[in-house]
Amino acid sequence: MAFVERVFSGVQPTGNLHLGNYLGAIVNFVKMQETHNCIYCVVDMHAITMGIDVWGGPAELARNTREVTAAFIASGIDPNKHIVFNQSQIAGHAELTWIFNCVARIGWLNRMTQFKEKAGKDRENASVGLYDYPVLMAADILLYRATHVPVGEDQKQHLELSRDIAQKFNNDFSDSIRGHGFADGLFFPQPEPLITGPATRVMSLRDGTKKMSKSDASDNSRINLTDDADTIAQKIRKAKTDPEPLPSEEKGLEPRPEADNLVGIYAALAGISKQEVLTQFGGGQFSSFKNALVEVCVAKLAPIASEMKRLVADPGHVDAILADGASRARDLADETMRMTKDIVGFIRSH
Ligand code: AQP
Repeated sequence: MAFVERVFSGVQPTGNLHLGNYLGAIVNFVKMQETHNCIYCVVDMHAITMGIDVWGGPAELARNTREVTAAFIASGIDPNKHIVFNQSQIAGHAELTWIFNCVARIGWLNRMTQFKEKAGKDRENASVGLYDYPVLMAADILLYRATHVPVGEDQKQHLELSRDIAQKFNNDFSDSIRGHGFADGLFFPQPEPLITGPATRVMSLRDGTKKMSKSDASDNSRINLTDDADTIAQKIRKAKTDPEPLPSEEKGLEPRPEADNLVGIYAALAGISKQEVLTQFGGGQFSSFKNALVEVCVAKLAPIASEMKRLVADPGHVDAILADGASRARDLADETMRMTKDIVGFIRSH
């Protein structure tokens, strides 16, 4: 069966939204609006999978949820043409997760590198939710039977798990799926990851081998979407580099993670390829390249930061956007849940 093409993706409201989230994910969310029906979710249920000291407690969660919503809209997502909402408003995310928990295998989850990284050495003390995170993510996507998922490279393994869950569900219930009118036995699509652009993995400004991340203790490791022009300039000027001038060919970036990262960031912000950046700046010193990078970064991020500020100053307006999005998302989610329950054999009142 040909599935209706639909885009779904999410961002966790865990604070410190950064340039990696923007270039790896949000920029592509904006682009996909031109060609697809899109659903963009502030995944607040994912946010609480770490300890409460990490996500900051109820007031912080609500504040961060509105801030991510504001970032979506300030970056160019249209909540009227597409759907923007927060995950916890739709019960189907949790309901479908339970069904998928019974489809996914423990061996599959044991291979997830993000759990290993986030749980660290104290695995016994990690929440069950953190372990189950990828199953909830599969439910997020498949609740809308979404076919395309724009994400950063770090989410690739989770997307593969979503595909495995969709396939196993379709196999386990193939007769029932056929019996409910899906002649080819396919109820859930296998969602395709869209990992595109020159900055699918933006690295820390302090260490080119580490992902730029919200939870890095050093604020200088990342550019936050709310940073002002002076802070952006300071962080870029302090960014780790090496003593060599920039190469003229992309091949020359391979053994130089910090240079590669800054060139990738410039390329993504300016909408050109890394090679085009090197054609312009190759052979030159980092100091002048960094000045140009500050310029392009501030030009792109300053209007987003000021629009975010304006939006979060009116929480009632942001909440109304989320409520409207949730009501439209709920219609789609309820339909999937009704069909899923029938396929599984759960009796429901009509
Ligand atoms: N450094 C990155 N480069 C490119 N894309 C990135 N993404 C995250 N970091 C980078 C993408 O942003 C989207 C939303 O991410 P998330 O909020 O769900 O959580 P995350 O991946 O856990 O983000 P962080 O910043 O890395 O948080 P912590 O510090 O908690 O690990 C996703 O599409 C992600 O790929």
